Amino acid sequence: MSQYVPKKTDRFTFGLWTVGNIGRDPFGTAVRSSLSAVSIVRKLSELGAYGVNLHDNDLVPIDAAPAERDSIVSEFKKALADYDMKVPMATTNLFYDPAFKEGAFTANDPKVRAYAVQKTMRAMDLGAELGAKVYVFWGGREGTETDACKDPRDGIKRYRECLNFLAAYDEEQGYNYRFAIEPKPNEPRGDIYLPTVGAALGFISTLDKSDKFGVNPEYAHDTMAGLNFVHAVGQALDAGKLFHIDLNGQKPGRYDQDYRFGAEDIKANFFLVKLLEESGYQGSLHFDAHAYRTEDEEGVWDFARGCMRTYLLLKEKAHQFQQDAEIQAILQDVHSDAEGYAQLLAAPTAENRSKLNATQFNREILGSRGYRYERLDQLTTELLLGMR
Ligand code: GLT
Ligand code: MN
Ligand code: MN
Repeated sequence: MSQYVPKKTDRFTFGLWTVGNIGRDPFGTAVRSSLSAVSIVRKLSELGAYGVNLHDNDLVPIDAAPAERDSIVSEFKKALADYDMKVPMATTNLFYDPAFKEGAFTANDPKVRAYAVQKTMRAMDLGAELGAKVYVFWGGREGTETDACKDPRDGIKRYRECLNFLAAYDEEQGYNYRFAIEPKPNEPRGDIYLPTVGAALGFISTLDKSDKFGVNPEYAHDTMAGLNFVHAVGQALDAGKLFHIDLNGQKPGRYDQDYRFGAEDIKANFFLVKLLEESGYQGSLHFDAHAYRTEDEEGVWDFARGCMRTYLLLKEKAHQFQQDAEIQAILQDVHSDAEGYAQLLAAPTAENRSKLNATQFNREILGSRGYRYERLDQLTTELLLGMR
């Protein structure tokens, strides 16, 4: 049905590194050949994506001479214009090169940290040239295998210094990026600093220009640790800090699988889409995922189509959930504030404090109530299974 065909206004984006993934893993080599950045832009545009995001080295090789860099970038810009594609987000590859094996912004060697900051300044220049407005920091190498090597307070302090440095550079250049920190608990490092959305939010409040910083949560990163991603995104939204989001599929307790969006735990994905849609989130809907290693190029495009179509299907289901009278009746009942306590708690005035102090509660009545959540969850399941 045409309502599930992606349009530019849906704000779907993919990384060059996602559809461009050639299927290497720690146990096996590439299984498909790499696609050029220009062909990725063309195909994603045909499929209805809004844009494509990149690391500096997804586009420009780390050892490219300036002239080579310029010709690659101008060819890429032409493709963006030809196929009406945007680059809403850019980032730096601070994890692939052996120089970063001990960390980038948190490395013990100050020269490595300085190189990481310089590489990021240049990648910010590139992103700005391509029109990016969001700049992501995923600290994949910012961690340890053994804490004998550094005091975690030093790791965090260095991270802060580097981000403060880069925020000053942003201001000087007039780029006006929104910086988004992407938390992850582990992989590729044994343990990564800023493992959760909450940790990142706490850290942001210690930065010089904290208003410029938000988060880029990824479904797989919380889910692999057994955490509830919907709650993490809710907290980021509440803080006004959801600057970007990485959508994908993941089983708990595994390595970072980065499956197609919706490939796992359709109910969790439904609650996520419902939350994003109801919150009025206006940022990119970015798929940070890749096709199964079994796939050839056709499978890669099946994967990309699948991510977008599942999002749109779940968006429609979220709409149905809001329209479902039986579901809404249960919700209305459990939220009802007939006696005005919600209002009372929202205003901590002297009058309300003494009113509350004087109130007699009947614990037995409160404790004997049934909430009908079994029914609510079954109705949700049936809705998702197409039975409502
Ligand atoms: C890498 C990682 C992702 C990050 C990307 C941005 S790179 O694929 O697994 O989670 O979002 O650096
Ligand atoms: Mn991931
Ligand atoms: Mn990611």
